[in-house]
Amino acid sequence: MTSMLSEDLEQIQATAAAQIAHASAESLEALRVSLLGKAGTVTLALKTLGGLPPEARKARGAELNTLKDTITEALTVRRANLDAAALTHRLAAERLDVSLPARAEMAGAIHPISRSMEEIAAIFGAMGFTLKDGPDIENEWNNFSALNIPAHHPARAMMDTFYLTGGEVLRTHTSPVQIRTMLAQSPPIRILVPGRTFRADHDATHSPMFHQTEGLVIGRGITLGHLKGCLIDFLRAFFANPDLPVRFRASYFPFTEPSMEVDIGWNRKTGEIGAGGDWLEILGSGMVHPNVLANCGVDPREFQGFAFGVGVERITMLKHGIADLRLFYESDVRWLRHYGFSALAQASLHEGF
Ligand code: 2NM
Repeated sequence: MTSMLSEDLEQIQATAAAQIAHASAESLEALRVSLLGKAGTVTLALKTLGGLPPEARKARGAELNTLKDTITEALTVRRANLDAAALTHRLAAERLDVSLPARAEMAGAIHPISRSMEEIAAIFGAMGFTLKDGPDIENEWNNFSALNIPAHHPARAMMDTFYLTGGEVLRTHTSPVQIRTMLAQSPPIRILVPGRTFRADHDATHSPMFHQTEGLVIGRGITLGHLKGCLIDFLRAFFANPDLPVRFRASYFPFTEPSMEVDIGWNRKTGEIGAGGDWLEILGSGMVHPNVLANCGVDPREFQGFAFGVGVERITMLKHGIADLRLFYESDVRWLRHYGFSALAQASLHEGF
């Protein structure tokens, strides 16, 4: 391409080639303007064409076009090389070592409600329970009828339950997941069900959305003794006190018979858990009612089982001295930094809670 140029153009091209080859990313555009811009060397040379006789004009015009193309190509190549070098440099300079440990000051925190549910899962997991979940929106049969809760029961009233326009409800407990599980699989069943639950209730000690963890064990020859052993072990592990006093007190739920409230020992005056002569109600439990088993296709003459339910907010407040339920839902990062847990230290039973 270059061999056909006249001497003056050869000179322009040689100079341009040298300048382009050494141009920096910043100076390359100015160089392009000085060569090919309105007042550029090549442009000015093209403007002299009009003064030439036709034959000379044609030859000179072809040469100038060749020169222009050559310079344009050289500029393009230099720009590409500079871009590639810049990218290589950035890739090296900004390299991330993904194996580095996270920086603690940038870590978020696990919400105390989540932490409690993880601890509960770890404790029951060690006893062989499997985690289950289900939808927040349920049908009335799963949430009430299957659980032996009669049509006129106050739990079904509008002031207790959120009804949706299609007749569904926001589940008032996680028990519908136990119903679904019994319908879907046959015994033995040993499941733990943590999740969100909803009641049309809002004051200093009640939130319309709260958390429960329920459990269900179904098998041959399951007794109240299994229930007691399980729940005593759970409470002593959760409150990190191997001598925690635990009391079972007769109660009533439609879905269990017999039913028992479970209390732990505490000191009403000091708030200390595990000491003092007072009792604090912590969870509900019982042997699954034969009607509930039958509703779910489980033969109550062949299988028995126990179930329990614990309110996560309440035991979390007790364990960590959190005074106000509403703080759980305010998403105040200062509060979360104080009460939250490290995401890098998983709840693990062997370390103790
Ligand atoms: C509680 C207390 C007692 C319970 C019963 C069932 C089911 F599905 F088996 F019938 N699930 N959960 C139960 C029993 C829940 O919460 C305070």
